[in-house]
Amino acid sequence: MSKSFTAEPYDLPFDPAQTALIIIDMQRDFLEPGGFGAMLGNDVSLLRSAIAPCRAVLDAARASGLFVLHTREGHAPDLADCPPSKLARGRLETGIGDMGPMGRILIRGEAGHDIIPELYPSAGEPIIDKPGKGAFFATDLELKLRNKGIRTLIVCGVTTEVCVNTTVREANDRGFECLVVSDATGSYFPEYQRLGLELIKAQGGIFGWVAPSAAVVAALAGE
Ligand code: TIU
Repeated sequence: MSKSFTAEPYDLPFDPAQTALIIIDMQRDFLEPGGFGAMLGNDVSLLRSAIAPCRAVLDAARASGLFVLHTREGHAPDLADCPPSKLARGRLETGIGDMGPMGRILIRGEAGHDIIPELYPSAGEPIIDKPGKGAFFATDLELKLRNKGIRTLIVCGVTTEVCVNTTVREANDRGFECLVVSDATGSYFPEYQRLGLELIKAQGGIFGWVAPSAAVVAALAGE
């Protein structure tokens, strides 16, 4: 029996055995006060609406036996994997590698770099540590997906116009079909949230598909 997601710009057929859920950067550094998102001058509370829909999709994916992966943006403690251009960007008073209330900002092993407790990975779910915005750049994500025979990606996380969009574009060019879960993504800017989703599904799904979490959960449950 073939399944499909009710989505825009049109329904997306999928095979659960070839479908993975990837949750992008739901880290304390982006979602809690005192982290990288806040240091960039953003109101982090705007992202928190994505948590419950992410959780619903995560629960449904786990119940359906989907391959689940999580990503974190961050750098090694010696910053050897952080381009000087990224370190300098924004002329921040407190930036990447500096000490903040949740430890050194965007540094692996620090409290702020880790995934929020509400969406913490289960044993066996890979965590992709990425130095860039896209989850494919300088990681083994593509290898892990190909080894499992994955063709379709359900994409949740933050932020819609930055790491979610970059990852979806990288995935699309590699031949993966991406379904972005609208309410399980978030932006510090409401206008970019709307446009970030429009950019995915415009021109007949130029980068992928968009659907709300309720539609994704229903399709996974076979409704
Ligand atoms: N600043 C911003 O909107 N996002 C990032 O820097 N990283 C992610 O999107 N994860």
